[in-house]
Amino acid sequence: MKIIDAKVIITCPDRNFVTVKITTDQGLYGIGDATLNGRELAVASYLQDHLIPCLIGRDASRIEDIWQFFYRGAYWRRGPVGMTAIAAIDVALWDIKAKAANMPLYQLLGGRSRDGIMVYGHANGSTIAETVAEVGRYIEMGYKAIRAQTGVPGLASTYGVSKDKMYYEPADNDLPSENVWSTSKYLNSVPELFKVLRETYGYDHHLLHDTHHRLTPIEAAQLGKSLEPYKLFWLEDAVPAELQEGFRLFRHHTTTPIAVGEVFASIHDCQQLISEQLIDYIRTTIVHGGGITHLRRIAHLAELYHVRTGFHGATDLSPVTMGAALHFDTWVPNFGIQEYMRHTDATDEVFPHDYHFANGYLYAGEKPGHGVDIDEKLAAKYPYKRAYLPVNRLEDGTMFNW
Ligand code: CS2
Ligand code: MG
Repeated sequence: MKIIDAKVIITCPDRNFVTVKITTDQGLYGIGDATLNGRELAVASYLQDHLIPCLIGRDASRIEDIWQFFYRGAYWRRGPVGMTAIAAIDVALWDIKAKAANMPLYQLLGGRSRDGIMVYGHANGSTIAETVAEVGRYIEMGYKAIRAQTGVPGLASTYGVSKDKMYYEPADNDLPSENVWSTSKYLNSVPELFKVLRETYGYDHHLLHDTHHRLTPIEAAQLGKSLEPYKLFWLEDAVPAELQEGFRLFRHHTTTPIAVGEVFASIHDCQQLISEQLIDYIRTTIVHGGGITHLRRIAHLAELYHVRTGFHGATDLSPVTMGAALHFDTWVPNFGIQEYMRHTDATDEVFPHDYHFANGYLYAGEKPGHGVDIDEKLAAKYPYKRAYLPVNRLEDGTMFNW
């Protein structure tokens, strides 16, 4: 089965998405997500100018060999741009292989390990009272797991608190907007949020929180300890993870479960975190972690060390990633949870899909492949619109992590 065409489709229905579409000489095609929020055109060029010329004429069934060719053949390896480009091709080839076998992708991976995929939604508010009410709304919608993020008194903005209640799009400007951050103000306010949430709703629902890379290990230890009475499902991205051994200090001081990895691009970013059991959930997902072929390696390593998957699933990952992730989640033995930030109606129209939400779970469809398509005509109606993620400064102006 020969690859005769491969193209990059850039579209912006409410936000930018980059998609790869690979077509074979047998008339089958597959698509993969290549979206890297704030750096979309870098991945589009990596694909268009460097990978696609080497793809035409290859055998589409040789997924592993193509992955190895693009990974080892690049010489410069492991960065988020290159791994996102490789991931998009990988997912498109798995989509083709499943279509050729006339089976849903999860069957090709090893069959069902579960029916529904437990997801978590994002409740947020500018005050604790508003956030508590939002969590109640998600409970009414049937969610078993809810991430809660609230405004920090004294700060004009903070991560995860959006103007729109249902959708959260952090890439908010043609050039990076500047936010101001205070760790002490944040640490003083978060425990109160979860105290009120548990007093209001009890312990029947999983609660999660994302610190978004803003603490040192000892500050994360302090926060983890202060949250222990409220039994979080996980505390996410508490510490930037370039220094994997830095998690030893954090891990040593608290039993609050730890999740990290949405910004990782390969197994090498998390190998120590997993093998030293410094984390409980690995968040690295298919679109930024080298595709299904590489994520299987990460999931198998994690399984050896009691670490479960907790795929990133924000709005800036397209429905193609959600579709592929749900098939992976349906198979993977050490599944933990799947993030589910809803896409807008305009996005869902550009990317028709057969997965659906019911009572706190997402369900992958039964169509051959990953079950997501792209309406190219509609996609063409939404031209690329440059948008950057914000940056963060401390109150004294020091550049910090967003
Ligand atoms: C966040 C993301 O969903 C999450 O856990 O960390 O919203 C993240 O900020 C965006 O994906 C960045 O583009
Ligand atoms: Mg996050």
